[in-house]
Amino acid sequence: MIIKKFQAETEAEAIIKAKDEMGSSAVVLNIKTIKHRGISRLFKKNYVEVTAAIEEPQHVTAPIPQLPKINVAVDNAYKSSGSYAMEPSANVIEEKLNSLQTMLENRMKSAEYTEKEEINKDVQESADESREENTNLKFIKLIYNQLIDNEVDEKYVNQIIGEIQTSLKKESTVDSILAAVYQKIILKIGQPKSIEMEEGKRKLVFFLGPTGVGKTTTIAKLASYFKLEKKLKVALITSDTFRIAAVEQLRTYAGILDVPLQVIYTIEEFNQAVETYKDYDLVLVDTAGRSHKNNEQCNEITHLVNDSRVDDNTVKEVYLVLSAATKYKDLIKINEAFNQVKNYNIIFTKLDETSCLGNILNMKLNTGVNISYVTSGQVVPDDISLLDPQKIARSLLGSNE
Ligand SMILES: Nc1nc2c(ncn2[C@@H]2O[C@H](COP(=O)(O)OP(=O)(O)OP(=O)(O)O)[C@@H](O)[C@H]2O)c(=O)[nH]1
Ligand SMILES: [Mg+2]
Repeated sequence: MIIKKFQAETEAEAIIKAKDEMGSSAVVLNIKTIKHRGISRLFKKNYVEVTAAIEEPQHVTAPIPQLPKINVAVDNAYKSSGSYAMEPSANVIEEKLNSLQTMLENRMKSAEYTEKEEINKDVQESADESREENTNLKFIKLIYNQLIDNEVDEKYVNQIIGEIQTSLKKESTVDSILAAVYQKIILKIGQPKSIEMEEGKRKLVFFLGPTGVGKTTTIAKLASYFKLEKKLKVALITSDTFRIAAVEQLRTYAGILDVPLQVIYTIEEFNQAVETYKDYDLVLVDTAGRSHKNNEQCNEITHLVNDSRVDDNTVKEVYLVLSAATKYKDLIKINEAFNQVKNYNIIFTKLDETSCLGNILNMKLNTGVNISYVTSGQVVPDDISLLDPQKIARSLLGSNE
């Protein structure tokens, strides 16, 4: 991991500097306001220091040396800051990390914490090697259990713990261990992918996935955001003619938002619908929920996504919608069922229905696919935001903010 600090007058300028130098995959680890001390504080302005990180070059695709686009957040929490969608609005990360550390330390001290908890083999071997590092090992053990409790797959927990153990020095403290794990998780989750408009291009965005995960509701949330907040011309298409109620559900949202909706039965009708929407900026496509066990149904959707026609001014984008509450084993199978679809991203829904967010990290590491939005409730349009890697990392480490 390469970590660098960038200073500027404002948070936004410091982030631009970081992304300019380290590439768009750089992840913000910390944001701090630096106040001058002593007499110099009378003459000098305070400034902001952003700590950013990227994985070592062999682990990442080459950073794209370009300025990040300013991206108005979908997440209400970030709107007021005028900051980037994927970065927290204020200098809260350090504070949160401190409270997380206190919580973990308290738990370590608590009587409930017993030595008989299972620990991974690597950790046990290291424990035997060095008794003096007992406190650190207990702390690592605690983090290990915490991640397992949050249903991070054991393989990835071992990977994370293994990676930080090789980089830890003898004199490491619990706070440096926690910071290392926290940073690792953020880097592994990666930068979220949002729907962004490109100059002179129209976007055709497909949503697919299992039944009942929240595809239609997510489309309604995004349609509302892009129409009302971003002032884009939005149109809807649905190929979900499987259930009458499904069309009616989307028609209701289309009516409220005053956006056109076309219902299509064949790929030819789909191509025509896309053609009639040629003056629109963003076309959102709903599809019928498909069981990953039904190959024929999944192939039908794959065919629509891959083989539908678009002109040179239209960019296709695909989102596989998954519920965060689905078992990891099933998520892998669902992903496999749709893996003939080109260049898709993942949206996780129903974060409010589970207290274990390990699947987000698991799926990122299992597929390498970008995670984009997350939804955490039924309310249209509010309950959606861009994935916040810091928030997920804190949650995986036991924070319940
Ligand atoms: N708790 C919770 N419920 C959600 C969320 N997103 C959607 N829902 C609910 O999940 C149910 C199914 O949502 P839909 O949007 O119809 O799901 P779908 O994937 O389009 O379903 P099909 O078209 O039948 O495959 C509805 O009751 C939604 O209100 C979420 O983030 N959290
Ligand atoms: Mg639906």
